[in-house]
Amino acid sequence: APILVFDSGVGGLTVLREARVLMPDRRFVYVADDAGFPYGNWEEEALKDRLVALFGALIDTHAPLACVIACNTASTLALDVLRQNYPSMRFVGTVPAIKPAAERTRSGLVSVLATPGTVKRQYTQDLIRAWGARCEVTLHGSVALAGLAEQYMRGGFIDESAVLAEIRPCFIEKGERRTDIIVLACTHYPFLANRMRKTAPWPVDWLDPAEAIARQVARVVADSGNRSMSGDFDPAVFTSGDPDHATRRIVHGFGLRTE
Ligand code: DGN
Repeated sequence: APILVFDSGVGGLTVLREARVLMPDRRFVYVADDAGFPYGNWEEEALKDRLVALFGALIDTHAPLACVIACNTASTLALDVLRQNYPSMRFVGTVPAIKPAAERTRSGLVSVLATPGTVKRQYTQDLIRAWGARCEVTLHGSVALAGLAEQYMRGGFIDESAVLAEIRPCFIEKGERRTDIIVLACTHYPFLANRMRKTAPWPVDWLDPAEAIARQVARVVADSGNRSMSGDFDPAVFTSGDPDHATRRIVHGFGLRTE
């Protein structure tokens, strides 16, 4: 049985690439809800219903060992309801890495960069309440950044000033203190990490939780057999959108060339 990795688009590939490194003898299925992209602007109840229905079909079709919701916007909304609806399935979610940021910051100023959906979730507020006592957390919801990452993965040109405009609100100065950690709380963003570093007003740590999530997935499936003998399978890819597009993007996502 495969491990199913899910996102609204290409963002979950940042998690899949770490998971493949860690578990070369596992089979992966990647599912992109391209027709629903971007999740950041969805009305909450409608998105919940869509995710419950989608996972019903995905679990029936693929009978996965575990489902990785490699999307903060979906995880912070629907992890609980998915677990309630499919109690025998193991779900691994992706939620803003506020705890490690709070533990690591030296200036005490941490920013969380995410979609507008993730920023307004109760789940995110609860994480800040739990860990924010050690630091001041600034939340910034970017409308455009996940779309820019999609564009970049399709080989499009990304204007650096557009990236700077999206990250600028994360850089806070208070007297001598400056933001020193920015949490990448949308799985699309690590694809733009080089652009972000280049345009950043000052150097910060960009916290990408992909590797930690992959380790969590490995722990969750550790007791399940069914490893492949040959190893290093190419993941199967499914999309709710245009299949040609998705395939091209996935190939880009693994750093391979299409032409
Ligand atoms: N990749 C998703 C996330 O981590 O929140 C969301 C991207 C989107 O749908 N806007």
